[in-house]
Amino acid sequence: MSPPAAAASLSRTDLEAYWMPFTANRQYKANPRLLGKAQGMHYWTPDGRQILDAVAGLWCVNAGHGRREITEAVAKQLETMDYAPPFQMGHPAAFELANALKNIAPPGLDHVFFTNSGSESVDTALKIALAYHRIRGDAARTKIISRERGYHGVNFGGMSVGGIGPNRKLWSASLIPGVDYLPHTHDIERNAFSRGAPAHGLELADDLDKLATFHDPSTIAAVIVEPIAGSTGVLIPPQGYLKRIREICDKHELLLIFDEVITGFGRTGAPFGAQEFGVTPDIITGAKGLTNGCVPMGCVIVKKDIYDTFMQGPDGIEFFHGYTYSAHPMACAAASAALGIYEREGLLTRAKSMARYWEDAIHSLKGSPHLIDIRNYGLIGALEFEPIPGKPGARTFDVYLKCFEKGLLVRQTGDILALSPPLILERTHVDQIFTTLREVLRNL
Ligand code: PXG
Repeated sequence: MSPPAAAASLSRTDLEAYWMPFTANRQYKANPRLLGKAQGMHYWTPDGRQILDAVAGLWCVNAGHGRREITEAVAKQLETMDYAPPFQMGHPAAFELANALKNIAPPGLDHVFFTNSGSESVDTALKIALAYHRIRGDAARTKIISRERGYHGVNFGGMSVGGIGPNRKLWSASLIPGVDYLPHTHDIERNAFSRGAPAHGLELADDLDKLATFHDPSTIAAVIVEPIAGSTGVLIPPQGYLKRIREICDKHELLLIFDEVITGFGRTGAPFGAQEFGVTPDIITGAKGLTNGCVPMGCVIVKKDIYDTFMQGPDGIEFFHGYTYSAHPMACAAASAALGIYEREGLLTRAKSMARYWEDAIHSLKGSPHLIDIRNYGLIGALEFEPIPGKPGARTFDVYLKCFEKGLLVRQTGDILALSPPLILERTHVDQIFTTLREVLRNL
């Protein structure tokens, strides 16, 4: 396949210096795909081809691209004050944003720490959980339980609790100690083509009880899971699973961390997955949709009890942690503007009203060649394909490229295609997404 015309202005040499993240650099640079412009539900390539964005950039542009309110808020903030040191100093937008987040978080989660990414949010949450027990004099609680196939970013803490092999393999000797893993919940044999939360697999939550007993629950600090595992290819929790996890955490006094970097900010049909699944964790990590993807920013929202525990020591800095860009004024402005849009346009719950149409549309692909599972929840969808023997991921990469040629951006991970459109999408966009996919899949 020849490179798109616009990429011709960038020679192979021009492409070399940029070491691209989570990208097959050599393959990409031999056949680059460039995006040049974005508005609403669409991207445009530099040569003017319109691409429907079925993944909200990377699960983050929840209110659609190019939102003027955010642009204006960011520009105004930069003109007013470009930067403010976050340590021993504050600025109004940071406090306002923390209050706005508290208002959409589940009841009881009412203090917010700011970071610059999901990875930093996760590492911050793990540090909070470990320190919390130490401060309470429960210093033996040092272990963390996470889950196979979990994705919690790429920093050392998040990588250590992550359950995706290639993301850890080269650093296996340097991971943080004391982590153990629940089994993942993917069960195609019993749950293939489930609509919404699958019926089978609740008992997998009981492995937490087994692991707790195995390790001695009094040595475990926290459990971290994604309410819906996203990056690994969309694994929806079995019915009742998250509630059971919460019960077992309560039984053994383990902090429960929901990593809501993907499920936060309306993706499931509620502000957070916590509310959607009716389970209140002790800590929520967020990023992505927090600023509508415009400016890097993450957040860690904790229960009052956790914050208060830190506030009990002698006067002075209570938590030796923070980033130069924590609560960056520009990020706060972007996030407040994004939350304003979400609120005014009802986007934090819009996925619920679109979910049925989305579900029917994605399940209409059943019967396509090589398709072994379809799953969906809120405005999330996934298609899983039978791998080509000896070539994992090759089939879906081909689908990904063909979709891009036909003006549709999807996300490929292994033999799974993930979909997570901006929450502003209309039925016509849903129709276009699945018409394009149907055409591509028919000719596989
Ligand atoms: N936690 C979760 C649950 C995530 O999905 C992170 C943490 C890390 O966030 P940052 O901002 O540090 O990237 C994520 C990120 C994919 C994909 O293909 C998803 C993510 C990252 C890369 C690829 O679905 N999510």
